[in-house]
Amino acid sequence: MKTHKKPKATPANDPAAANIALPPRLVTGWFLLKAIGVIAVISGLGVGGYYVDRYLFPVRLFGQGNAKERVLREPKLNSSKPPGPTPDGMVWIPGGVFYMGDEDDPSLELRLVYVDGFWMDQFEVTNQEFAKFIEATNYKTIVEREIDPKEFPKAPPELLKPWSFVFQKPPREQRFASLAHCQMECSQPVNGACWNHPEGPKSDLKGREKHPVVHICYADAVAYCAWARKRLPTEAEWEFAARGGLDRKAFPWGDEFRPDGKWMTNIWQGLFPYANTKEDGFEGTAPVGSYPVNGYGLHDMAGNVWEWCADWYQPDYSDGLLDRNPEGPLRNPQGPNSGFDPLEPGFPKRVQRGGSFLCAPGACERYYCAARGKGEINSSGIQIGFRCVMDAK
Ligand SMILES: [Ca+2]
Ligand SMILES: [Ca+2]
Repeated sequence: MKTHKKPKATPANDPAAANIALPPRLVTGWFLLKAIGVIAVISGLGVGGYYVDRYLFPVRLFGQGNAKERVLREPKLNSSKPPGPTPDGMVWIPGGVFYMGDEDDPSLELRLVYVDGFWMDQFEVTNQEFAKFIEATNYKTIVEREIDPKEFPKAPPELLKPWSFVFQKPPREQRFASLAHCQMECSQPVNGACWNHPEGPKSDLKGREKHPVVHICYADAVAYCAWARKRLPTEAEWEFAARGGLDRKAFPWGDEFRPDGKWMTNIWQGLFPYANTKEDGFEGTAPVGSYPVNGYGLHDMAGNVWEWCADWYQPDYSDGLLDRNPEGPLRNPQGPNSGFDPLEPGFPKRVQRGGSFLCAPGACERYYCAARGKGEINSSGIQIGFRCVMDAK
């Protein structure tokens, strides 16, 4: 039977069997070829890894960066040690790199941002505190001022007298095109409504000294801050502070809206805008600090009253994403240079944050850390206040 056997090596078919040495030039060439191949593979892996890290998964892969880049390309809080004695009524916000925005909301595209540490008021500014400012300065808030008819020649006479917006529950039969906007639609101009007459001329602040001041326009907040030797927070500072040291959580206290069934914030319960069941204890504003603090010791960063920020409002939130900014996160962003709201182009607005006692689940759900609000700079309402920050000296 025929078998297939490997032919025995002979000097004729195997140089090794014949112990024949290759010429030295051929040995060197073969070695160089292998060395170049190895170097090419290693370089390819390195360059490929660098581009994957930098452009495809810019914030999740850290292996290719140096130590400095790693620090800048992931959330990292600064040291929590305050730089000096704590000013009265304020808490230290350490600053650092954090994720601003909300990965589930395309209009709030997630981005890494860095803010320096700063002091922040523990509470929204109260009626009692604002009264001291008025007493010391005789300041007249924007909504208390007469309106120049030359500026608004077509305005009805009652809107030339001082007024501000006051929310009024509509009759049950009234229907709204959009629940998201019905907080605004239900807010009516009321002559004489202002910080010390929140519902109109016949109302006062008795028993509401520790409630947040409302009917505050942007310039009023800025004037108070200047008097108190403080300033308004930037939008990035406000969101950093609201998060209380947590990373990408929905609320200042975490992801669960009511941990152990507990109300953590003053918002609206019941069928909005017709009925408020006050399950959280309050239909209107609540005294500041009625709900638990967040991780930085701040109260009411969600709900109670909206809070003015320093930044102009523009709807585009996507500038400064890390993949367009390979040097690292935005540092201390100050917002755009001017305000523009495509829904009301002639009315420049500034950012407001945190939502208010009028925010209701399923309607105006803007009591999330990342949620944005906006306000025309010369108008206000019964749900709009502020708090201040101070730079570290
Ligand atoms: Ca409430
Ligand atoms: Ca608030």
